[in-house]
Amino acid sequence: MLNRLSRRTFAKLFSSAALAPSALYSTESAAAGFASALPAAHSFPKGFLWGSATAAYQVEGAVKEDGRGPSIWDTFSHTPGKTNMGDTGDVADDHYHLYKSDIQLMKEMGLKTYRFSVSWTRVFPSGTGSPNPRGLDFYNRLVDELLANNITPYCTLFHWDLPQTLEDKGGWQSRDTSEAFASYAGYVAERLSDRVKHFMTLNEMRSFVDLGYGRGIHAPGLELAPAALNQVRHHAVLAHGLGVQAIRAHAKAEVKVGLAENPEACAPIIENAEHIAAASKAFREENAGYLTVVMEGRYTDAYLEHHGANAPKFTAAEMKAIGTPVDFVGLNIYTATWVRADSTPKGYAIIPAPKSYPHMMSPWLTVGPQALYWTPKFTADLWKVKELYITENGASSADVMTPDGQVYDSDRVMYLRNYLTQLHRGVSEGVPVKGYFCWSFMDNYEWADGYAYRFGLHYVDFKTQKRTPKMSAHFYKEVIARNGLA
Ligand code: PNW
Repeated sequence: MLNRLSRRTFAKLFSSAALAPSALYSTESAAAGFASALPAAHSFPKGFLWGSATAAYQVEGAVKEDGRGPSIWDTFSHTPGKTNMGDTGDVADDHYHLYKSDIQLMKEMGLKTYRFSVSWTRVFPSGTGSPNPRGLDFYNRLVDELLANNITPYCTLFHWDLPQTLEDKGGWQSRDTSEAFASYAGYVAERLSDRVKHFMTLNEMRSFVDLGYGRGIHAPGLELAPAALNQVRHHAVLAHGLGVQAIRAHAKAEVKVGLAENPEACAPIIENAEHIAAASKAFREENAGYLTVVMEGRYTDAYLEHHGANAPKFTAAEMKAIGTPVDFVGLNIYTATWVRADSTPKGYAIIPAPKSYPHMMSPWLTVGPQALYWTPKFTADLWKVKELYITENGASSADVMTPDGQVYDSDRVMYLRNYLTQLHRGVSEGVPVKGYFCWSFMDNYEWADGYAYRFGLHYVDFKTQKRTPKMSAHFYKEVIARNGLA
């Protein structure tokens, strides 16, 4: 009875206009002594880069404007039955036209940095050949506007929108695509490097290759046999390595080059020496075709043995290119893969995701905050990496706008709070994570899942293009303002 009464009293309290979320969580109220009364028990090092991320095809829209050529995502999303509700990125967030007001919202939130991707077919409409200056101009305007607002641009060169013309010539099954990527990356670096100091080559090789060429659920929708799939993986890591070299060769000023990969985030189910060693081994082996080969410049013996006759064909020169040292590693981390020690020669076993374990709206997105501790730690320890970023972390929710015009995404707030606490754990132990990019700045085109799966800190009404900061945006603004969490 008492319980019920107090719950009702609380409900009444929190529905009052005086305690609307904007008043509760704005920095003005912090200045008035409300939030600042809570110390940031988990504070981050001075200068920690708080950011947010998006990708070209997911936010830009304007797919036919200023000479942009078609990519495999235009083709795939327009093929009946391939995406949820037939959704396409034709309009998306119309960020191509709204970037200035979007940057004002970034500023409002206190973002120190913003990670965007360049659409290859805006710059080279058919992948290679003559560049289209109007395409690159958009990124000139975007970068200038970010810098004018004190937001540091982090630029990804490839976030899955492969030129359709290149796909028609074999796409990632052809080694020529790796070379074409490097030329394109060098060209963009040459033009943006006077203002952009951090470039990432490819975003999530593991996702776009496995989902697009293995399982056929992302563009270009292929289900290749094992040997062909391993060759695609090889061409992706080769593109990365050649891209790093091309960016350095063409940059007009000193830049840092890395990638944004989503390794299988192996974490020990029990944190003792035995299980931690098993998880570290699993992390290296489970990512042998992507992050590990990039960091080591060779395929692990276990990888080559496992794939046998289906292993990729490669030359020594290619392996050298793939292993070109990077300046930083970007990690996209959403979920954990739980690992236990095992008495087999392999030494580890992966625990299948339990059915009742909490997950976010995307069924693959099981909740595992410890991934944000173990993945950067294993990456730094295994390969002596000195500069790491969390280039993506976030959650999909069934967000609803309530009649008061707010989105109370408490699930996303809890998700972020728990993950950031684990990130803090690593950073405070000296794991060299220099920044964190929340995925995503706003709801956007979630690939084959379309617009129903919302990852944004800002809610987007796709009919009007109105952006509304969700409760998680207020939460994140507070994290940035106090450079930490309570
Ligand atoms: C990443 N999975 O994609 C991408 O980099 C983003 O473009 C995307 O919007 C974001 O994460 C959220 O999904 C993934 O099925 C897509 O495991 C699918 C998976 C993982 C990452």
